Amino acid sequence: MRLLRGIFAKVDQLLTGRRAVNDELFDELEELLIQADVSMRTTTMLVDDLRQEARWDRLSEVSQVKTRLEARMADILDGSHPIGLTVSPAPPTVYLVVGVNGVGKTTTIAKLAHRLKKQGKRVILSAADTFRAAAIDQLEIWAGRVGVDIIKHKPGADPAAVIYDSIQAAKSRGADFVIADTAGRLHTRVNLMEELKKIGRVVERELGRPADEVLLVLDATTGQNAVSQAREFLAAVNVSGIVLAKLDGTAKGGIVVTIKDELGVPIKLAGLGEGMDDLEDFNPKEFVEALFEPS
Ligand SMILES: Nc1nc2c(ncn2[C@@H]2O[C@H](COP(=O)(O)OP(=O)(O)O)[C@@H](O)[C@H]2O)c(=O)[nH]1
Ligand SMILES: [Mg+2]
Repeated sequence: MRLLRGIFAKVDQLLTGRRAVNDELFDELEELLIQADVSMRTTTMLVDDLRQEARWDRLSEVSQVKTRLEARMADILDGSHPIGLTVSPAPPTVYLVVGVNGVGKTTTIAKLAHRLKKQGKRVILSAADTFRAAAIDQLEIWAGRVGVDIIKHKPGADPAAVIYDSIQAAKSRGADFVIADTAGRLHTRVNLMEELKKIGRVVERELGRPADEVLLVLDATTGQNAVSQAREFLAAVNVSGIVLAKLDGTAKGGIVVTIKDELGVPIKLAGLGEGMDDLEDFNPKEFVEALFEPS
């Protein structure tokens, strides 16, 4: 995984030389983790555990502390969730993509469609962000670039009706996947959440099961803000996984640990740039390894 290690390079430095394992070291570690976007709560838990382990196991080398920190972080991230997205044995597989404006929803959808198309799958994009005309246009441009179909209605149309048509089209055209863009206006939050619930009901009625994934896209560069945003969505929608977009734009990889520890929802995909190929399945083990890779 291509990562800006940023602050974690400093953690690495701190835990690589010949320093003594003492209170001062743990204080510095605590400070660095917070700078790296690990939340206060998660940092305190991590460092308190490490302090205790260091005392009980009489750790004398900082490298031993580093190994324990890596293992702890890997533990938090690994909830033994399977890597990758759920694919239904009964097509079409339906993914709903939610999140506030600007986080990277539409780009993520384009990347995902591109990846599936390369695997030989038939994909239909569903322009269910009908709130802004520009959102429909943007998705259409991406559909053209990627070379997949799109189902759209006029701006202002009922998003649930767009989803309904998309699923019907997928069934009649034998498409494997429907990926739906949804509106992300937080200021009319109640309406948005009602809209998402209605979409959920239509999917369930037409498929005989809920959407195969409800993916919440978060912008990794917004730090703790992303966590508060996520809480609002989680309170209203059954989110199955998180897409962490713009992970290339932050040197504070700690947000990844915080999201998992504070929200308990698995991160399934990582956005690593603006191009079509800049999407990776999130692999917790590889992520932690990349964060602590010797430079
Ligand atoms: N660097 C970077 N930029 C991204 C990534 N994903 C999206 N963007 C950019 O973020 C901006 C908003 O993306 P968009 O998909 O329109 O967000 P939406 O409003 O949630 O649909 C665009 O300029 C994208 O190019 C990513 O993984 N890395
Ligand atoms: Mg969009």
